[in-house]
Order: sequence, then structure tokens, then C-alpha cells
Amino acid sequence: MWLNAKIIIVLVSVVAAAGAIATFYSQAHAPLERVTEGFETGYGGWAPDADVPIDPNTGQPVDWYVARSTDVSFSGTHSLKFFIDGRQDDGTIWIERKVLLREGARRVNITFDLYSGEESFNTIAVVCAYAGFKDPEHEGELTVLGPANEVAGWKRYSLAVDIDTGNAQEAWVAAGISVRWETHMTYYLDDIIIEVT
Ligand SMILES: [Ca+2]
Ligand SMILES: [Ca+2]
Repeated sequence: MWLNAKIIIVLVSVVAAAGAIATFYSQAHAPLERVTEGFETGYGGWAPDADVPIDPNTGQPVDWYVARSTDVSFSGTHSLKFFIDGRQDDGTIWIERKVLLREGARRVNITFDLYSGEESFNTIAVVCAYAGFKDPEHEGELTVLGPANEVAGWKRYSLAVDIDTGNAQEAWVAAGISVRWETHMTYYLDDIIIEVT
């Protein structure tokens, strides 16, 4: 009996220690800020923005929009539809928002799923994203993550940016597409996750 009791005490100790280690590990690695959005009921704080050319035929910026849609979705029933008239072979459209930076923030991760209706060996558009301290206004501020037509269907993209927060209280993040071929184009974005660690 004494031996069994001792084994049980040892086992309880091991389980308790494992629990404590697991708690410590999850706390040590929990993001300082986590924002997730699937666009099921709204835009979740995200706003469209663009850097697009003038259409010489109209003298106006080329047609574009970013809007909630039920055409396709990665989760739930809604995603964001990105449309742009790319016939001027130029134009970048994206969504953007601010995120809080707590003390000790070192890195911003952006992950999202993008839907292309077709696979293409030609690069019709590229997927791009941004994390930094400025409100993104120009194509060149966004980082190209890869071609947008690598698969027909959904593909996950991500960007990780090391940040030196200094006294900054907040950062800007963005995700979208940039025209590389002279055509109208439509893509969809869903399940965007921002993690500050
Ligand atoms: Ca969704
Ligand atoms: Ca902006």
C-alpha cells in the first residue's frame, strides 16, 4: 500500500508539474493582441483603400471596390470581394486597420485566405500585405507575397514583420491585391488574423 501511495503521489506531482509547465508555456507564447475577422456580420474594423491609376478614357480613377459578398467564403457565408478594372496594367487595392501595440511587442503576423477563380501560369495579380507604423497609401508600401493565381480556389498567405515599437501605441496592417495583367479581375479574401507577439 505504501508503495502504491508513493506512486500515486509521484504521479500527481508529475501531472501538476506538467500542468504548470503547460500554463507557463501558453502564457509565455500567448499573443499580446489577436484580431480575427471572417466578415460574417460586418467589416470588423477593416476599411478599403487603394492606389489606382486614372483611366485615360474617362479621366477618372479606374473602377474598383472591396465589399462583403456571399459569392464564396472560406468560413461561414461571407467573404470580402476585391474587384478592379486592371486594363491600365496598374492598381493596388487593399483593406487596412490599426492594431494595438502593448509593451514588449516585437512582431506582427498577418494571415488570410485568398480565393482565385482560376489557376494561371501568367501572373494576373499579386497578393500583398503590410504591417508598420504608417497608414498605407501607396502600392510600394505593401510587400508582395506571391502570385494571386497559384491555385483555383482558396490559398493561405501570411506576412510576418519584426517591429521596433519604441513609444508607438499602435500599428497599421493591410492586405490586398495588385494588378499585373491588363484585365478586369475579381478575388475574395476571408479569415484574416492579426497577431502581435
Ligand atoms: Ca467568412
Ligand atoms: Ca490608407
